[in-house]
Amino acid sequence: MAWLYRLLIWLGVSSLFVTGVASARPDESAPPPPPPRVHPVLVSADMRPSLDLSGPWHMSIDPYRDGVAGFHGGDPGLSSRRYADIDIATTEKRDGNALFEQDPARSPIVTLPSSWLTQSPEMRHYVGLVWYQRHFTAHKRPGKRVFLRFGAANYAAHVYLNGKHVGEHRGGFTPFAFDVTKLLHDGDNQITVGVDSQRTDQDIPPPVTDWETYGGITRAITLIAVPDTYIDDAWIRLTHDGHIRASGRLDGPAAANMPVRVTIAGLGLTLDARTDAHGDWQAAVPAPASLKRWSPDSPTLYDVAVKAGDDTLHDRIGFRTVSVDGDRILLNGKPIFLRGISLHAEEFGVDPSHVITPEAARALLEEAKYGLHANYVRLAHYPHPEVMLRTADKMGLLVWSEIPVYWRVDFSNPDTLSQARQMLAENITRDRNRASIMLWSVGNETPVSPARNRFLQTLAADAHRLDDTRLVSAALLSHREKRNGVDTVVIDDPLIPSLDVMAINTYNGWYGNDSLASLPSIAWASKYHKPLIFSELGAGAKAGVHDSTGTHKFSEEYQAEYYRQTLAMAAKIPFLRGMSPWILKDFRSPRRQHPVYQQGWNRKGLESETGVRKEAFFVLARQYARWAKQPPGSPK
Ligand code: GCB
Repeated sequence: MAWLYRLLIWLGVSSLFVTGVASARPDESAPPPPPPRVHPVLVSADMRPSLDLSGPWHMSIDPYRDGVAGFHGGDPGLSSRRYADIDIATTEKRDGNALFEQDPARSPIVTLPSSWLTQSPEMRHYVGLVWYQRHFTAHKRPGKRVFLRFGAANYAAHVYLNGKHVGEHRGGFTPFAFDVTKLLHDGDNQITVGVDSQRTDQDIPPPVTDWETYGGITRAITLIAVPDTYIDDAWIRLTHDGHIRASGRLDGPAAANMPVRVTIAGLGLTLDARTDAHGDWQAAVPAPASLKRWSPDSPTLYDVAVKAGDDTLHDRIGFRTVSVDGDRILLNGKPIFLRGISLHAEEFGVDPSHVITPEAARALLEEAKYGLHANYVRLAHYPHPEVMLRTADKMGLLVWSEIPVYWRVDFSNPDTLSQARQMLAENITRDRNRASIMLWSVGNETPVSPARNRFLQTLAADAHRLDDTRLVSAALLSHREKRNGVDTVVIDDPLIPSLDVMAINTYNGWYGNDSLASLPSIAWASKYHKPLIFSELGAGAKAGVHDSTGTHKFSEEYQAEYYRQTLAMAAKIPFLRGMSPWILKDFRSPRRQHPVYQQGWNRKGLESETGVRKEAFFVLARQYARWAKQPPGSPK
């Protein structure tokens, strides 16, 4: 789709897509609907003590979804219920007449979290339903509530505990949790999860993307016990008026009118609050002069403790402000140029499984920070696991975070909008305490139409309302025209008034017919006085393929030259405030099947999938080293 759109742009017919937009602007006087409420949030869940259910699980495929419904509809027959709390082997022994057509307890064992694509060669391209099952021991404790939490399951999850339905979740990249206090047994428990990776045209993202979407349970599964009344949400941040503000919500029978205390020991600060009738609380104090603001050069984090009743929550939080001033981006009040790189949540290696351990996160982010001299990463194209954000917080990398509103979304479908809003709310409530995140992005390369504009405007409004301390952006499309005889890329997406930062993915010189030498003479224009980021730019190369003439695509030389010329173009754009070239390393993409160069990988990485640096890596690293000393646009 993206290539088709780019081709049309190049042919000069992009106006087809834009026709009628101006007259179709939504009614701006109508108040935007409030964002959906996420419940439970279980904020900072990764910092709470928990029972980790990672490890061996049984796995049973169910391509015809027999375990979800009978062949005439309705409930599945007893012989097909993967989640039933029955010892099938014993039942069969006892009763020769018993009929079962599955038995997870005797099915193959795999290790979770990980995507099933790498669990056996037959599963490489499996899209559909898979059941996972295991047993674990838990002890019931009076006065405690127990949540079963999933870091993410891609795409839809059906969860059962001890044969009983617990809940469902749609959306492959955000966390969800269920209160299982009543269903939990004291002693042995059986958990079964059906994960369905089949997405429809109404889902986010829709079925066609340019990355491997990795079906399965790819993030931690934990059992978290909290007091009956517990701190469900706590957001502690530095606001633009120079205060440290804390707000959140208690959940449980004693949530109303309860004192809450936030302590930041390193600053000698205590914030006291009392909840209202709903359990909501807030407090603020002027930031002390001793506060060391978080930045990429000095990523200071403070221990923060939140206490309410019997519950105490710990976190490590950095404090900084991000804002825009005209077409500049400010970090802690000072202009910053974002030297970035894009990343998928895909670990280095010959057969990645979309499992980001702390070591895998470090390996990726260290290449960005210390290899490329980056101060910023675009975590594409969906919310990355918490460990990526924690690592960015610690290492000092600013982050663009996004939800997968990508390409051909069903923008006029209210259910699709609800899913996207839910995802955005889950992402923001999970991550609002991460100093590294500076930008929420609500869409990637979505063709302009009245329905799309309304959809993304709603998401942008949600992002602003859920978090008034960060910037909102989207990777937009642009079009080409001649202005005074000069080839000009015009940025005039009608979504821009709803955004703080404009972002464009540019591939001139890779897609389309521009010669590399012509790139620096392309001009960029926008009637909007806002900062611009190149959210992508890139060209493919297979590591080790060389062409001394530099004229052939997929050679390292072509990619390197593409970078030289595109950087020369970028340096001339006065309102360009950063970039996140596409992409740090080659990543799996089922739509890339050139047998010589791609073999199922998108080759736009500056490194191969195993981390071999290509020539273009060094071109960008050298430029970033220069920009680190002398950012573009700064006084000489
Ligand atoms: C894009 C997409 C990204 C693709 C990339 C490409 O614009 O946002 O997901 O992988 O182009 O390689 O074409």
